[in-house]
Amino acid sequence: MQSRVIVALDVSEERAVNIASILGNQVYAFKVGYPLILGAGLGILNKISSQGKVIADLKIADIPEVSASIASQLTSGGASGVIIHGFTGRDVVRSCRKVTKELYVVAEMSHQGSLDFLSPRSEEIAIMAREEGADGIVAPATRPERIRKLKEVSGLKVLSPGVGAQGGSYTSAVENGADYVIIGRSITMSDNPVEALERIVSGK
Ligand code: BMP
Repeated sequence: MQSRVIVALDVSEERAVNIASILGNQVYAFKVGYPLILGAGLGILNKISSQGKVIADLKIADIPEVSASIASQLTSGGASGVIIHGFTGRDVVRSCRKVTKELYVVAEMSHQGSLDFLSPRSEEIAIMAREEGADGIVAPATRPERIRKLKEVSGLKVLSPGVGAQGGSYTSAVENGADYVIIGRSITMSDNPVEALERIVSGK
């Protein structure tokens, strides 16, 4: 049965292809970012997309024209969804909206440093994401009350990272409104990714 988990494939190409083939029909999507793309090349998007939906996470944060060029290449390379940063502003979100199928905007991050600059403005970023037609936002499972708040102000779907290795809990993320939960190491470093996925989802 498909879960609401998005597996972050921040691993080698060999491991990523292996995990995707094992978990393809049990997870909502695979998140592919710099660690995998820099090692394996852009062709990895197509490879992983043969096993499941791919969300490309380069957290794009450039001027509108360059951001759109990156987002467009990810989409034509096989990504169904693209994650961009929101702090760069409205015109960047608008330019990427035009060239992507599903667009997700980082509103607030899961690590401590998010509190320095990003978190104080994250509600405005989430509202702007909705106004510019994004499909969802990224909000931290390490601060589940922020998932609830950012979902409330934006009305958008929430993708939430920070479960497991970063200390957040799957159950509490979902209870606070996460539509999808992004999980990397707790699954990808496990000797038995299927068992790890089941354990996390069942809240054990
Ligand atoms: P892990 O479960 O191994 O901590 O991985 C989390 C994944 O989610 C990583 O791919 C990371 O880039 C991503 N992520 C995050 O951890 N916090 C955020 O605020 C935004 C993210 O995209």
